Amino acid sequence: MERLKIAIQKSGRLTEDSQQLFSECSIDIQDGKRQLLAPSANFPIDLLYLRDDDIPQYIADGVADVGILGENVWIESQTELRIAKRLGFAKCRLSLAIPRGEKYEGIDYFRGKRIATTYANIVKKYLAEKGIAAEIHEISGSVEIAPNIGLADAICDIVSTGSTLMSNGLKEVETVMYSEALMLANHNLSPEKEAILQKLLFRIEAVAAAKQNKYILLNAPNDSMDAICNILPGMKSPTILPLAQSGWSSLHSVVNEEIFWELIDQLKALGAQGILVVPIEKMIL
Ligand code: PRT
Ligand code: ZN
Repeated sequence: MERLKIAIQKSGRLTEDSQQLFSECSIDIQDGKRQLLAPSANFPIDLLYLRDDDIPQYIADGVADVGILGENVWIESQTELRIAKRLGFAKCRLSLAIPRGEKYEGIDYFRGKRIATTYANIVKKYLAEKGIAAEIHEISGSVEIAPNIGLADAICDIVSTGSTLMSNGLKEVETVMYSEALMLANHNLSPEKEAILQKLLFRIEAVAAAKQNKYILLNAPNDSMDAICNILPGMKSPTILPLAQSGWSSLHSVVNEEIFWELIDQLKALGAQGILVVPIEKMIL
């Protein structure tokens, strides 16, 4: 039986969330950080621990079938892969930044400037589309210090909170792209491997749906039940069970996390009592 090889970052910002994704899907992975290939005993996948920069090529070459990495690293790699799933973690942006004291009036600022970055392909394409000719200096680390040591006039780097730019006397002036962790796949998986990938994606979606929803239980007078059902957008219609106390029932439903606080007030106003809100572990729609 075939197994799906999934490349994840060996040690870095993506590692913990990537591993958590599998554990939330009840997929056990032997702690394989010291070995290259870590098999799962209860799901037909093997994890490959790699540097994130190496992951796109490994998938393109078919050494790995699937991989988890930042969108920025994938786009920079210029490899032909397909997005199996946007994972929503490691969100950040790739931005152009200049010394804080400089006056900035628009993208023309960068004409003829020296820009230090690890993302040379992305920056070149971005500036070319805007019709700006600049000198791109590709450097591999500590990009944010380049203007201070006279190596460049500006930088293009990953920004999350902005504090790295701030502490290096720089200001963000253009966002080149937004990025998040992606699950990427080779275009030509065997039908058997594709089936494993779809099974994995099904589990990931069930976990994501569960995170967005809460299971709600409450007691209310029978006369309020219609009004309560009207404001509760449950999965289908809510479950209503009679209580031992006559004239009262218990209602069970599923509510979206975002609107749940707003609903609680309305529910109380309709006479609901003993409201319980319970996290859901998996949700299959
Ligand atoms: O060793 P390996 O090559 O595998 O890892 P790496 O050092 O290349 O990558 P790593 O682990 O630092 O980041 C992996 C991915 O996380 C990146 O490719 C992004 O997609 C994503 N990510 C999310 C970030 C950040 N947030 C982030 N803040 N990657 C880097 N940073 C750095 C940034 O380079 C800058 O130095 O954090 C600093 C900016 O952060 P703020 O909060 O000060 O703005
Ligand atoms: Zn890297």
